[in-house]
Amino acid sequence: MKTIKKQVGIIGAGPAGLLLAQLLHNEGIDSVILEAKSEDYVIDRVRAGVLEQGAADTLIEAGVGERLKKECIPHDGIIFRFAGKERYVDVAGLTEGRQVIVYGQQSVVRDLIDARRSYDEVLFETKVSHIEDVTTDKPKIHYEKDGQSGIIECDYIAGCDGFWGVSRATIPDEKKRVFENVYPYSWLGLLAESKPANHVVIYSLHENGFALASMRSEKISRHYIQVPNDTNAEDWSDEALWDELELRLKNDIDGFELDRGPILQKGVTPMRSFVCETMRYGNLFLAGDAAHIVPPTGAKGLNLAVGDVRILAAGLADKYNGKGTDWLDRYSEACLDRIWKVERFSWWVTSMFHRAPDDVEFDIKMQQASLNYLTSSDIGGASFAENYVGLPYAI
Ligand code: RFL
Ligand code: PHB
Repeated sequence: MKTIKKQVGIIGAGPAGLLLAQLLHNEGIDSVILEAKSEDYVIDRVRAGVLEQGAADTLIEAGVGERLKKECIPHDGIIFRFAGKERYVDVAGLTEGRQVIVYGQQSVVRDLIDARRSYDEVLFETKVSHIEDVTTDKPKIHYEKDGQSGIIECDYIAGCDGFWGVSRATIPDEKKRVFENVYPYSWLGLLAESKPANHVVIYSLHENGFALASMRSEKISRHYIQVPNDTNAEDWSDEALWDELELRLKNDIDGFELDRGPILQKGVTPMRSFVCETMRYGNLFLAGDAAHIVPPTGAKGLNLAVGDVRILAAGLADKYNGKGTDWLDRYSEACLDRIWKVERFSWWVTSMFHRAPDDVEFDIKMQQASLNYLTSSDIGGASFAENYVGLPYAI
């Protein structure tokens, strides 16, 4: 059986695993990423679009921001529509000039893979079956590639394998606690070759449910509508989807029309809030969606992954540079402090914009009043804006 020795073994080539590998490489630490899917699959997966300024700065400082700097679309604010009103939240004005950046997760992942290419450090189509000995100083990752089994022997394992991965399951039940909320609705998203609805993102609260208009470039739109949990994307014809998006986004605002170009991709995303406490077990560290999930309203999932791997990379760098294990020992606590604040924000924004099946008229009035307050008070608006652009990192 083939055995590879590395300082750090990383499971998963999503944003968490790929950025961690880049940060470790910059510190002279040797790692390998094992990814179950093919390179094309990982790059083609359409997901996040909005980066916090701190996440974009992290990518630039890590040396993978050249294309981002050229192609990203900075947003100073966001539009909220509700109860026949359109309100612009001046996010930059409320946060001393901070912004969010539209740059697709597909582009982030491609830039990070390109940076790893010459080092042969990402093994695609390599599925991890299990992990062992994580409470010893010689943890092992068992994998299968091309029908052959192999082992990675390393000092540390980073479990960056998303919500459905094997890493979190390695932590015995009595050593962890999980907290979860599954929402009674999902998002149906489309990617289309069409002009964006506006120069910034629009969130709309409509009696039929939430709608969101976003973008990937000046020619590519990314839009979503709230749908029931058991929805099949193929049951929505393109025309019906455009009609419903336009109805909900228009929200009684005069003269609003969507540019209806060819739809390139459609998909349904369930909505979940989830946190695993602890994020460390022995020499196994969980990062990104492997440890926590937020509903996509608020655009935080990838951004949270960046916060985790910043701490993990700094902790591993300290350890290998003889500066002790203080950050590694505090990893779980330091990550969870920020994660719970972001969980609260994502749950709050989700609750303000979605229609739950058991909502009564009073609930809708409360949603409208919440939006009216935060879009008419600088103090209310500042709380949204501070979270939207991204809370400070621990390190
Ligand atoms: P990922 O991206 O899921 O990557 C995990 C990787 O691990 C691999 N894997 C394995 N590999 C080897 N062996 C095994 N046994 C394995 N098991 C799993 C998987 O194949 C995969 O490649 O997790 P990571 O790196 O933690 O990144 C998390 C982000 O992808 C996620 O949080 C965001 O996409 C969430 N998200 C958004 N986040 C934002 O910050 N801003 C946004 O605007 C935003 N919008 C979104 C979103 C997520 C969405 N969906 C579809 C869930 C919009 C949507 C619709
Ligand atoms: C996106 O552009 O995909 C997007 C924008 C805002 C969100 C979630 C996703 O809250």
